[in-house]
Amino acid sequence: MSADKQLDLTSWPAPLAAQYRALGYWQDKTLFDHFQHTVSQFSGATALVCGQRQFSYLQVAEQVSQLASGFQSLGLNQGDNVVLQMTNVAEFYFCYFALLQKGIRPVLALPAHRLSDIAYFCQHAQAKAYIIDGEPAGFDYQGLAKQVLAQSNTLQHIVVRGAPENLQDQRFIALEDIKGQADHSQTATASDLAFFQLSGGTTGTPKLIPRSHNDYAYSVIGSNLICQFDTHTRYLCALPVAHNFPLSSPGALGVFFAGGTVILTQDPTPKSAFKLIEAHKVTVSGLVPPLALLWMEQAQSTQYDLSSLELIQVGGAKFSETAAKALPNRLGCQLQQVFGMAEGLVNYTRLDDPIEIIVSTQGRPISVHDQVKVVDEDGHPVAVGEEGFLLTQGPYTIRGYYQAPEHNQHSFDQQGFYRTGDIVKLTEDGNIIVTGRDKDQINRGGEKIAAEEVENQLLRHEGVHDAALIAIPDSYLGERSCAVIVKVAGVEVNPIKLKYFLRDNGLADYKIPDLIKFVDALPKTSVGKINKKLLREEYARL
Ligand code: OOB
Repeated sequence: MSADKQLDLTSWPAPLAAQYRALGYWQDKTLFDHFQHTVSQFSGATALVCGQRQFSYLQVAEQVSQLASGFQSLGLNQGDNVVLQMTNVAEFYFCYFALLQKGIRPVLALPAHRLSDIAYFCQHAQAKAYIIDGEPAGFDYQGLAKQVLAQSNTLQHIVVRGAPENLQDQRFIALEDIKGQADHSQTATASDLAFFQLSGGTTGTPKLIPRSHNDYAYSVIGSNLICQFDTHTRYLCALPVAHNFPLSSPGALGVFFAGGTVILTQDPTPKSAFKLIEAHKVTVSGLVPPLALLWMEQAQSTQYDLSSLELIQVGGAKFSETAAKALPNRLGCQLQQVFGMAEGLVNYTRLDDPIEIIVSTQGRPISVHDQVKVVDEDGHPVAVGEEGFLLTQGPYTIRGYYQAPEHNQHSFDQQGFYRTGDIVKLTEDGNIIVTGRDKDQINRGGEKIAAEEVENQLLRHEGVHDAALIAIPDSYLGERSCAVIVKVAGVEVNPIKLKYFLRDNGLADYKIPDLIKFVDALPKTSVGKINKKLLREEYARL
């Protein structure tokens, strides 16, 4: 079955699609159309600041149009998939819009992804190209690309920002060298799949999240209205550019739709972020809780002027009420909590909400047409104020993962509602409070780890008989990961060897267990599954 046929199977039912169009949510414009609209209105305004480089909207548009023809000259066409893995550099957006313009669909990998993730994305998406940043000092993405190539039978090009090292291999090509004559023609249409976000995952393999132009554009426009992004917005993008939060909540796309300025940083820590806030009069940024805590700590003693800050958004993981109460004073600006997911639904506390709501809830959905169900184990709605499992459907929440029919059976209910795996309570006024999680995932300061993926990798080691990855509380990250392991008798294993083993097998650093503990046996439930609840209780005080 073709990839597009698959999308049909997982797209919105016709009556809902008709409703979203009638409401004006789906405008049948591509993300590239929205960007072009801003270019036509504010061509001279500064769109992007990346280190010493600044780009006006017109200059970004020029870069995009040259890359659009470049990607086509590589033989990439509408409906092809590629993997895009960039650090926080301007070229991420140039590539993103150029690919979108031509209907070429990027899988938005994060800089922290490693061989095991990237090889899987390439294989699952049948990617024809892998676009990387060849320049960062911290990690050798070109070396990674060589390993990925060796495992892939679809990749034809490695497109490198900066200078390709591997000149003998013609598949490596510089991004700069593919640029052609400006090409403004568009081959994408708004109902098409635009690109892939990645799921935090709960299973052995990560899931690809197909986002269409119509649904994503709506989420950005809706977010802009709520967060009041406009031409004056100066957004510091401190989280990885490709993540849904800094990309679309309202993030950089919100800024680009509104005519404001995105300031990029590779280093989100106060030392460099505060300098940029002062230099560029940053008005807003989005942070995960550990970063927000760090900023709050350092703001006390900084010499930099942070007075331009109007709003700090915090999301990706639960922000404690104590920290939430302290943030406005510490950073001298307003707080907004954001509870979102790459699959769709994004909730915000509103700028004019009473402070009690802002500090004690994770907000409410973008749209009144986001339907949320909070249900018990049997799928029956629970009363307001009671804990339950959160399910949702709406104008920008996916109806299925890409080419994952079996997984989709569990992840969506009969009516097509997405099972978020989050445990929440609803307040009388419709705000959501996240109280827990039903999915087998560790949320390490906003970075999501699928327990099963790490367990499977551990089980490949000859000395590991059984393994369970659990979350343990951490005052800074919220959660850390702990692997509880039963050894194979007579085989020498220790935590350091196991960590090296995982890294050598291409597991991303953030997925490597923070702690490894050995036990004689893992506790089991009555049906023979590992009793993780018990393990979490036992290890909670480590
Ligand atoms: C965002 O997206 P993902 O896909 O990395 O992670 C989604 C999951 C949610 O299902 C929830 O478990 C958790 O991350 N989460 C939160 C939260 N925000 C996300 N848990 C508690 N409190 C919060 N405020 O993380 C994401 C996407 C768009 C905007 C913001 C965050």
